[in-house]
Amino acid sequence: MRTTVGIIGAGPAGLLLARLLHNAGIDSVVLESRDRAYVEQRQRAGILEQGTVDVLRAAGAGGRMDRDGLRHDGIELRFARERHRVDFPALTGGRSVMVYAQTEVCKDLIALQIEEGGPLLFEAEALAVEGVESERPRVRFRREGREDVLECDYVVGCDGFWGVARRAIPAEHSRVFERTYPFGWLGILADVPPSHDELVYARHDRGFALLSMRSPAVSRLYLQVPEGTDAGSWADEEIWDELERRFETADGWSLERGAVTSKSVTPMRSHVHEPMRHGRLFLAGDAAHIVPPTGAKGLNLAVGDVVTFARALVHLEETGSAERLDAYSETCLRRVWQAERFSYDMTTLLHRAPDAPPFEDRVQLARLRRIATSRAAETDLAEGYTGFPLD
Ligand code: RFL
Ligand code: PHB
Repeated sequence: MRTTVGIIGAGPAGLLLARLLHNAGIDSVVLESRDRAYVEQRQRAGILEQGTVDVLRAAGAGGRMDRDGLRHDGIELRFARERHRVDFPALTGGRSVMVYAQTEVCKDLIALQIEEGGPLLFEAEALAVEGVESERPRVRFRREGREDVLECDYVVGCDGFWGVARRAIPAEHSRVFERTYPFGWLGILADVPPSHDELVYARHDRGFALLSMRSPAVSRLYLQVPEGTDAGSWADEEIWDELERRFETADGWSLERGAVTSKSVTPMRSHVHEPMRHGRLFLAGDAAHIVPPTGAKGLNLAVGDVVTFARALVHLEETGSAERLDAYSETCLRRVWQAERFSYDMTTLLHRAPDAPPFEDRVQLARLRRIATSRAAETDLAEGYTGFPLD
């Protein structure tokens, strides 16, 4: 098998890249280790930045998002039983975000790819990327019990944090920057209308809590839990009780309960692999970097990477200049590090580390009060949340 761009992974990064290349008349093959149903149902992100929304629309993948997505013009910060709303358009010159689940983005892109695009092979597991320093890199993969080879001009590793692409970059050319956090998120989906019409990020002495949503009828909620917590160790009613405590306000706000339909724990980590390119192998999305979910940046970063790659390849085809492709890693990393910083700030602003000295509690509250009372501090948060521009 042979193609121009071999794409490993059919998460948001790989699927959107295939679509962007298709629209530019460049052929690709996508290899995905899991089956279609698994990829379409994996519960993850819920917030699309303005820039991501614009990219999906321009790619012809925004129809259902524009119909079913919920535009949000702000978030609420909750601390010390007080509430503070951050108004995005007022602080950023009109920017907002869209609540539209990653599962739906993937469904839309898969349907388009199958209808109009190149091959998208499910249950095709990449085993290794070879020859990345040559002009003809290859992906060895296994499908239906047989091994095969995909020969490419370029390989893009969109295979997430646990993928194989990154391993093809020799250790002496790699540098990893990493931080783990001593807590995770217990996330639930519940059949109940969200108790607030915008997301609520709550800082509490017992730990962080987040109220989000998937639709006007489905709530998505998260609780900070100790690292290594088993989701099954929390009964549904215990989860609701704890959410209620952490969201409590002085003005009597109340949380509606409903049937819990899914429950899982996500670890929290910051991770950056530099560089994001070696020879003809390019890394995009979670394959290159992870952020803790507090800033809602992961999917949006993945989108930024593949847009940068697609534009650079189109530039090469149109002008013969590899300048943009050569600058891929540097261009992406500038934006990645801004998102890493923002996600780290949001995480340390709102979570309570198990061994945090009381001094840190006071500093957290002072940081939150600063955001609530200084337009400059609030603007910084609103700009970070609604997204950093693509170069
Ligand atoms: P993905 O989505 O992990 O997709 C990688 C794909 O590669 C496949 N794969 C392979 N295929 C072939 N051969 C192999 N050897 C392979 N190895 C792996 C996998 O099966 C998979 O299909 O990476 P991608 O495309 O880079 O997308 C990244 C996003 O999924 C991720 O950053 C976000 O979900 C992070 N995230 C959030 N991001 C946001 O922008 N906004 C949010 O609100 C947000 N909330 C979240 C999140 C992530 C969470 N979890 C579970 C980590 C909330 C949570 C709880
Ligand atoms: C979600 O809805 O899953 C979500 C929203 C905001 C975040 C993280 C996750 O910061």
